[in-house]
Amino acid sequence: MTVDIKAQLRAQHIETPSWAYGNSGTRFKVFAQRGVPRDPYEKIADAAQVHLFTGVAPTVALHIPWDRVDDYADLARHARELGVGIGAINSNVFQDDDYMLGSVTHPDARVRRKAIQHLLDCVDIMDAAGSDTLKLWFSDGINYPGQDDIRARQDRLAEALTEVYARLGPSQRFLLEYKFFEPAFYATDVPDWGTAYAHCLRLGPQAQVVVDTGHHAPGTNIEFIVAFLLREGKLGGFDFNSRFYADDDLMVGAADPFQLFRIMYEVIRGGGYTSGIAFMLDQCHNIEPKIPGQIRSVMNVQEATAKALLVDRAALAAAQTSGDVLAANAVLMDAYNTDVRPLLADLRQEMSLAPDPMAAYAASGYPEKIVTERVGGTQAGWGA
Ligand code: LRH
Ligand code: MN
Repeated sequence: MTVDIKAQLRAQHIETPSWAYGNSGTRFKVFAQRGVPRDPYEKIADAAQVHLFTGVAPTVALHIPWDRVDDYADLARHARELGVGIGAINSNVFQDDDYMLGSVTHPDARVRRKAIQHLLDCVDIMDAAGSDTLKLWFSDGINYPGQDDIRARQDRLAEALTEVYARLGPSQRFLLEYKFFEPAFYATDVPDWGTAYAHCLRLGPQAQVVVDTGHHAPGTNIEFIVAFLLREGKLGGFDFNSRFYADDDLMVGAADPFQLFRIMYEVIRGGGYTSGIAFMLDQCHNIEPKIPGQIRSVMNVQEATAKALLVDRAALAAAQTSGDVLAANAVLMDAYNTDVRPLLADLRQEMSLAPDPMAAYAASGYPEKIVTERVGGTQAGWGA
């Protein structure tokens, strides 16, 4: 059992987001940190550190235009030399002045055209960088009843998604992300899993849904959504983070490690652990150091996964079949309450890694190196 679990954990693939290494904050303040990257090359160098110390974070998601470069093939070469790869390409149709009333759903066809062209440009970048995944999140929505026609906006959205879908290469896919509010405060055009699922179902197999764990109304049973989408073959990936209130983008597992365990259990139970689902982090380290924040987040996913892999499936099935409610719940809780940190420390040593990635990174000299070297220039952030 342990050998098999270790083999599955060794094969884990968590994708870190380039924007987590840059400065980030809230509308109140962005606190700049020393040593923050100034360009996508430095962001990828930081992401490579996370893989170096965890062994399970081999790709980096990019965000366009935050990660715009002249030569994406060269950026991919740079990543390869550092032992990582380019993962999902994230479009951005939420920061341009033209998108105040929407991007692909905007009443003005000129603005819709501009937004669609950006999405098509992102597919070109996928081709150049060797990425097979486009992640689409639309901030599109309205703030007041009557501001625009909800049905017409869905027609416009469907038209745009159809054009982007047609542009995808045979081995490429796009992941449609939903979010129940913000920045729109009355109606969001892709607010929930059902809307994303319906659009993806209509388009075809290369369109799947991404579940951002911070994008649900309080009290939503996210693992139910995961189980359902997996069953439909429409779960394309996760944007992992955690929250106490809204889209807080805190470290995954920090606010609710039990929820993360329940989600990973449904992934494993549904055969999604090794089926090409993208396990991406989508976080902002507003006040904590960025690279250690990513390392800790990867470790939180590893711990939740290890616990979920420890679930005694046979005992669980027997208790569920016999209607033994308490026994069934106990099987899951036994796994959840298992301290998997020794198992993971052993695994890291078997992978020729330090048992404690946080301590190893802190002692590596890299934190001091980037503070010393990265002087001048413009620190990366949520601006282009
Ligand atoms: C929107 C979102 C989306 C990204 C952005 C960085 O809230 O989750 O996935 O584009 O954060
Ligand atoms: Mn997200």
